[in-house]
Amino acid sequence: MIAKERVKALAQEIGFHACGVTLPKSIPEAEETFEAWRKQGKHGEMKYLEDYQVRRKQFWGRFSQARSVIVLGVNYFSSQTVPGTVAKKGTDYSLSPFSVARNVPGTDSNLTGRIARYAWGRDYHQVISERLELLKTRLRQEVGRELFFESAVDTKPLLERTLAQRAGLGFMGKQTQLLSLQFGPWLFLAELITDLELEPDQPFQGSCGTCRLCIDECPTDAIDESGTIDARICIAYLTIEHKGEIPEALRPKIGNWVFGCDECLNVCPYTAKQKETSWEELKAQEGFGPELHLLELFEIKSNGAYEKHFSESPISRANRKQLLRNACVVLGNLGREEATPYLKKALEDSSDLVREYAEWAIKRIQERKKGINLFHPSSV
Ligand code: B12
Repeated sequence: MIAKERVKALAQEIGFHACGVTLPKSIPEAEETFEAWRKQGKHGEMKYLEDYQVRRKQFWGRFSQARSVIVLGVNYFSSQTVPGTVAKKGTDYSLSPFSVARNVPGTDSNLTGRIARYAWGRDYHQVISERLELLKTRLRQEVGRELFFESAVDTKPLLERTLAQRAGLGFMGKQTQLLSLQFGPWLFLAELITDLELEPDQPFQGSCGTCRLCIDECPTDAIDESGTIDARICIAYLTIEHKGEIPEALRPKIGNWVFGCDECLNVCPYTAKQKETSWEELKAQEGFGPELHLLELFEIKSNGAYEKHFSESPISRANRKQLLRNACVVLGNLGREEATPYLKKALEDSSDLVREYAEWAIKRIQERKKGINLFHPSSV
């Protein structure tokens, strides 16, 4: 036997920032929310979520020996400042280029796109899995017998935020992230399902109250009043998970996000709880950091070269043509003419999608120029 407090102390020694325990059982209210969301098609093209309900049942069914779920949180906040501004709701980017990018004529140094903070460092799936292995070893040593473990980081058919709320790590914010009183929304979640009998923690009770900053500030209005997301119009989904066309009306709203989006996390008052992560692997210098130089991306000519370039980064979740599509959208939104020669070269890219978006971006830059002449005559 091992006491829950000892498990938590070991998790902390290994570097986890939060740890709680809950029971390995289904959570009907959350599952109903999930199914209703999926039936409305709000998961978009994320096929892996379509049979989630069935896979989740099979998942728990395979582990009849499971007695507890140890839920772990990893603070991934890294404080490097992000140049450039964000896609502000209500701004018409076709008319106001300076709200998106600093305009330094004659240099391409700020032809960059923003990366969501979760992807600044090394791929968290790999990094967290390594520490979960350490925790398993320490627990086995401590208990002195073989133990059953099944670990999960993001990819297993589990409702990770609901499990974390049950295990006392925080509460579900209106932007649908688990909010921790210690770390705000900047926690990755992971689980160890085990046959250890541990006393469950009390679920965390909390709410956003009347705050609705995330709902109001989401550039695409993706957050529902009832606290779910319409993934089909969420910038994180569009730039990471979505493989094909981005509806034209949404492209300007993407602003300068080239991979993921943090708008609803950045505006959250709980962001004030942020602390620098103690995990070096998750810091900006271990990966691509807060922004990508967009023109350089066009130098990556093959899928193989792309996969190699991003192999250690969460950015590898998107493929080459998706990321180049996103780069074209951002370049169109930035409206800087220095990008046009690069975009013209991209008109010969091997991917139809990239060629199409390069064409769109070239047109948009031209339109933007007309817009500047019309509305900002002093700025040309
Ligand atoms: C699919 C997915 C996405 C999709 C859909 C997002 C979403 N909100 O569902 C997309 C691609 C858009 C996405 C984006 C992001 N994601 Co994501 N994503 C997931 C994934 C794989 C599944 C989420 C899921 O089940 N969605 C289904 C819908 C129905 O969930 P929901 O609307 O929030 O409703 C749930 C809860 O709110 C709750 N609930 C709602 N109402 C009620 C009512 C009651 C009574 C109860 C009890 C519960 C309850 O139950 C529902 C089911 O869990 C999880 C990993 C996992 N396996 O859990 C990571 C995860 C949620 N993502 C994560 C992260 C970090 C992000 C991003 C911040 C990355 C980025 N910067 O680009 C953004 C944030 C965008 C946002 N505001 O959600 C983290 C969140 C960590 C945290 N602190 O919460 C997770 C947990 C991954 C991880 N292991 O760390 N993601």
